Amino acid sequence: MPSSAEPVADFPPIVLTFAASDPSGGAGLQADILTLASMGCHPLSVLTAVTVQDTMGVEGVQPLDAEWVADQARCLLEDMPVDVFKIGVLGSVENIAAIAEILADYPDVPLILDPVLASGRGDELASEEMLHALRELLLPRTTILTPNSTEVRRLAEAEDDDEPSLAVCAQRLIEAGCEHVLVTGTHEPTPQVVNTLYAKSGIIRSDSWERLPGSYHGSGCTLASAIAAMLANGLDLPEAVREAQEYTWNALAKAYRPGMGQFLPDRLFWARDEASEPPVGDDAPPRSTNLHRH
Ligand code: PXL
Repeated sequence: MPSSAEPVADFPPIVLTFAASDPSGGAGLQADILTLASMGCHPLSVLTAVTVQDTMGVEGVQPLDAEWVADQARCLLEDMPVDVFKIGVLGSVENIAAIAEILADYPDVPLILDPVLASGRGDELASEEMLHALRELLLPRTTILTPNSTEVRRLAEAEDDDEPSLAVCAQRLIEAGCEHVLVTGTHEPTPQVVNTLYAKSGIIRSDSWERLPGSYHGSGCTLASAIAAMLANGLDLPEAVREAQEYTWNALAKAYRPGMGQFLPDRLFWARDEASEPPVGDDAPPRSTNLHRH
């Protein structure tokens, strides 16, 4: 019999997310926790900032002291084996530096970096100084960066006069040190949403999805967390990216609108689907029984 102080050998893969709280449950830390748990992982959550917001907009952001951010992470990392790191809203330049220092001690753990610069409704969530620190300190440590097309242009310092393609922007970021870039195409004027995964060698995969009609809060957090979960579950990166898109598309297709603003993704859509099996005893991550991939 193991003593109660010994960890039980059999436990889900562990993903540690550094993120800001979104009390609406739509985005941020809460979105990450819901997604990671829904996809069979144990989520560890390190709070970087507190926000005041509802489904209509962000009213305030209060970064946490960087020492508190570092202490939360160090405490967890000394106790539990982390399979994958995920980063969302960082809160301050000091937090970025503190997190980069911690990540340097775990060089073999993959990092998903969702470069949240603004909320879907345009509320700024990162300053120019933070953008600079993110490029310098976090990009070189990133396994996969998940910008939307607006974010990739800003990160690649695409000026109005040179207007580089999304592919060129992605390659600039790969040259700046990250291994892969998944550019999401929701903001592009295409009939379908096209998401493209780039590596140093060029395009690894490109997936097109039926464009959904709503305005969704937390879709990027859901996608990045789903990639983290799929990597933690042992999938290779291109397959993790595909599965995560499928999961996110379904969560958005089943989104609900509990307030007066944006729709919130239903990360537990599969549990509410009458046709789906309960996840208990099933090693595979949950999937919809009725996929709508195009
Ligand atoms: O969806 C990006 C995002 C991430 N994290 C937090 C947010 C938002 C958007 O509003 O508030 C905390």
